[in-house]
Amino acid sequence: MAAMRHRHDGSMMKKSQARPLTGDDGFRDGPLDAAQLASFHAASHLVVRGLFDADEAAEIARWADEVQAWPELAGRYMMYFEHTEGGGRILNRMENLLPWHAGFRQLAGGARLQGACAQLFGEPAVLFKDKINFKLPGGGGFEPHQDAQAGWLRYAGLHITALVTIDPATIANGCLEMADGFAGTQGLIGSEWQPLDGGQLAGLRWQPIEAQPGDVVFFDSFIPHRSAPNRTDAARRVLYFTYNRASEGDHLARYYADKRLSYPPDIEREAGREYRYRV
Ligand SMILES: O=C(O)CCC(=O)C(=O)O
Repeated sequence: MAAMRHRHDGSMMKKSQARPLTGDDGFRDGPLDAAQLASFHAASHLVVRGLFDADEAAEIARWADEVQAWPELAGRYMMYFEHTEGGGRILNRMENLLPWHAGFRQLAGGARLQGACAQLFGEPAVLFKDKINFKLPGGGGFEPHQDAQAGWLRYAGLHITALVTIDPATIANGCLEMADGFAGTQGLIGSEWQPLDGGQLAGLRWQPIEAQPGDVVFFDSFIPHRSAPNRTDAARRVLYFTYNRASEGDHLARYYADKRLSYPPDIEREAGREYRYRV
């Protein structure tokens, strides 16, 4: 009889040949080798192709389909919408999914992501935030910024994000673009809450990172990055799990409590108050 395993929703699915998405994922410490660690430290980012195989990537995409169909509810996962040039209201982003989705929760705690970030920090890592950027057809891009500019330094000095590609990410649909040549500079080059401008970015080249489902990009909270709008007719969904050093504390609950006050999801907003996305 084929081996079966429980899906997050309690149903059963045929076990693929893939390593499990949960637990230690079969890696004792983490998936990265010495060359990959050196590459990350030299470039502030690292692309790992096929960290999740096709079956695993398909399961992650199914989870994204599920949460995308969830209703807007106050006090739960956080859904943010945007308006397209044509005037449509489309899902931009969901955050704080893990209390509500066992699959994503186990994925975030597995060796391939949390373990890899621990390898990159050189010490245990703790989850700081989780997010899916949907970038649906017509969805907007992101101005150049360092993630640390979004007030993250009041929680920890350094964060590392694991970007898991859900849908193919291409130049046409607004894949992430990293600042080449920024290596090892762990400091702000701009002001908090303001996108970087030309002068601050002088000398950097933008490197588009096209990626396939299952590819993972690790990057630190100081490397400038940006992305273009999605001008295609298919979604470009990307999952982001961000970690900090465990020795700097577990800030996830406080981060989301603060964010619900300063930049609440659409369903929790006060009528008449203006809310503006900054970085
Ligand atoms: O998903 C993207 O295209 C870029 C996202 C990004 O830079 C961010 O959410 O800070």
